[in-house]
Amino acid sequence: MPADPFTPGEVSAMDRALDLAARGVRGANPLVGAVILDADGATLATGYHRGAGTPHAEADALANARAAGADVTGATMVVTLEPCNHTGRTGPCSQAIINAGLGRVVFAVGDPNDAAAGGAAALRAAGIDVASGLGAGPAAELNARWTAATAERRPFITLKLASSLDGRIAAEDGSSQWITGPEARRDGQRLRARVDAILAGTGTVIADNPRLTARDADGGESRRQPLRVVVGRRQIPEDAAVRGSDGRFLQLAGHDPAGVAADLYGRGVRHVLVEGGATVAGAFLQAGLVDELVVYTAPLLLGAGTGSVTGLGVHTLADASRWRWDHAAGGATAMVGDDLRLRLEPEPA
Ligand code: AOF
Ligand code: ZN
Repeated sequence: MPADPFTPGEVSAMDRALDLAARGVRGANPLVGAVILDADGATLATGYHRGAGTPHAEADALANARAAGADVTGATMVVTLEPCNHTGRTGPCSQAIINAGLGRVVFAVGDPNDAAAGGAAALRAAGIDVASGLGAGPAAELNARWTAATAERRPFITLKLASSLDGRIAAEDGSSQWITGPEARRDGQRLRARVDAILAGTGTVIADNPRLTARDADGGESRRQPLRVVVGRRQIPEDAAVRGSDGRFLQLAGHDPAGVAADLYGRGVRHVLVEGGATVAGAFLQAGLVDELVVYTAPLLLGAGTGSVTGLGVHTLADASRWRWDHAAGGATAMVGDDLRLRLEPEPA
């Protein structure tokens, strides 16, 4: 029998790295965790990736080791994703690992992002011992939707819904402001701040005249603004708030979600927040393009009025669009003021 390629210390470190990874925020980047072990298998440092634009898990772990004054020469890094080999929003982790003098890297799964892949080969070329496959099942599971979006070369898509207990986004007379409370609405602003584009249909823009901007805790507009995207053919008013004055506005005629996603990917958008209305939500859901569902449920009943999703094409229970709780990123359920926030991801097909 061949010797087990992984030490018991590496096996438990991978479990720990997977737990750490789940602390990150889903979106344009994968969830990644890392643990650095000394020659005896003791933990020197840990790290994880908090979300797009922040240090990668490997860099975070190396920084934590440095801060703790740990000597990582010859140490082993156990990480849930192949270290990247590119300069994106941050520098290449492969080079950081080589520079730090590590002796061995154990990673779970390869990087499906062509632009970043190649870390394993670069590490080997530098004389570092590299092994992969440990924790591959759970690591692949953790980033299943991100991996699919990356492979399809389309943005990761979050759909936000905010409704009454009986799933309505407006009362019978059309009134809708406000169903959820101020804390939930502010939480939604924070969601906007971490995406590349915010998308709504012409119906919502005409009915509600939303700004679709990311705002800070004090209500002021954040410095970095996502692209504001309106889909549909209807003409929106010349003075619609969504147009803004910063040129970060785009109207795409046509509701075909796959076409919209491809168009936005081509413009560099990697994470889209779909905010409604019900027709747009239904179209993206039916196309199977929603990677994350964030639902704010308010403690009130309307009994009539507009449902949060239309046109799903479900006629019988067996055809229901099924979701499972997403325990990463702050938990599957949370009270936000008087409202309940739910996070879900699609059931695997
Ligand atoms: C992460 N976190 O811990 C690792 C990643 O735009 P960047 O520079 O953040 O690069 C993102 C890519 O880097 C990502 O798509 C993936 O291929 C690779 N590795 N990414 O966000 C991490 N290790
Ligand atoms: Zn990296």
